[in-house]
Amino acid sequence: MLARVYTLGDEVSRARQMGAPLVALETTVVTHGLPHPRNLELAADMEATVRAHGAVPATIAVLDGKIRVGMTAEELKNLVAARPLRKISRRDFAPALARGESGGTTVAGTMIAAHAAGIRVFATGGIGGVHRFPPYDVSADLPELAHTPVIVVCAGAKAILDLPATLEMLETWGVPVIGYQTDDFPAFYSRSSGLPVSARAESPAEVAEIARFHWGLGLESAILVTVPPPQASALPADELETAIQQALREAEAQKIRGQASTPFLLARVSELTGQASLRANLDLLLNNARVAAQIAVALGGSKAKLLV
Ligand code: PSU
Ligand code: MN
Repeated sequence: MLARVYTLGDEVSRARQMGAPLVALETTVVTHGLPHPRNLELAADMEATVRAHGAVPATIAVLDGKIRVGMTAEELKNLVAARPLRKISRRDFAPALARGESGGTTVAGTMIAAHAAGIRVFATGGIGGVHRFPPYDVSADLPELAHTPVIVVCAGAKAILDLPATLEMLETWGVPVIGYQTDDFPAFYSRSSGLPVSARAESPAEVAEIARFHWGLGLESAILVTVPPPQASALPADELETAIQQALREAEAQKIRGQASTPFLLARVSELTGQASLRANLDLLLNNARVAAQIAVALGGSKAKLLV
């Protein structure tokens, strides 16, 4: 069954055979998070960054009813052109596979596929979390982090969310939140949310050591590594908050809900900040790809259990 639904790219296959360090990359950011053609450029740039730091990229998506782990540039082009183009989280795999459809995998979706393929490190921009206002909306990323043992490298949770509530849920579910060279939980576009992380690590080696202990104890959650966005393009939190509040008001007035909510809010914040938030988003994605590759190298080549 698994062999029928998963397709591994050649480079990923070879890396698995050799036990080389791998870094998973998500594709909801490509299909729903960024404007065309920056989305495809970004996907290529993230892969190049992972390679430049000694690891092999495994970009993950669902294309024509198959879960792809490792994609060619051609496949990525076909992905963004596919219609319908789904956003694929845990609940969305089976319907998409059954119908032969395509979509970008969210943080939750990418974690599932990465873990099945024995990949232990994953780079993204910002995780989903608890949304700020009613109606009730909590991202499937949070329960996935509770149950799937992958190191997720991010710049915190997206700033449009209720960050204190998101951190509380991560605590409830026992997910270590490791500040990378910081004591503060970053706020995606901003370097600090003013909220504390649960532990701090100074280096890729230290993150790898924490992961070995966590999983060695038999704990099965993810480890969230939060990296502040690069200084050069990070935005002051207060400046950003005005744009976020306006985007949230517009979403409410237009009754934008469910899966459409996060893509709408990110796009509106980008417009309202004159693309400054888009620049920050692109920079932090590349920065996270770098840190993830360094962690994958530090974690070493010992092969994880392979389900695929
Ligand atoms: N990070 C970005 N842009 C994005 C996302 C993350 O820089 O678009 C995506 C991730 O794939 C994440 C998803 O899993 O947004 C969260 O969506 P929701 O809030 O509907 O769960
Ligand atoms: Mn949601």
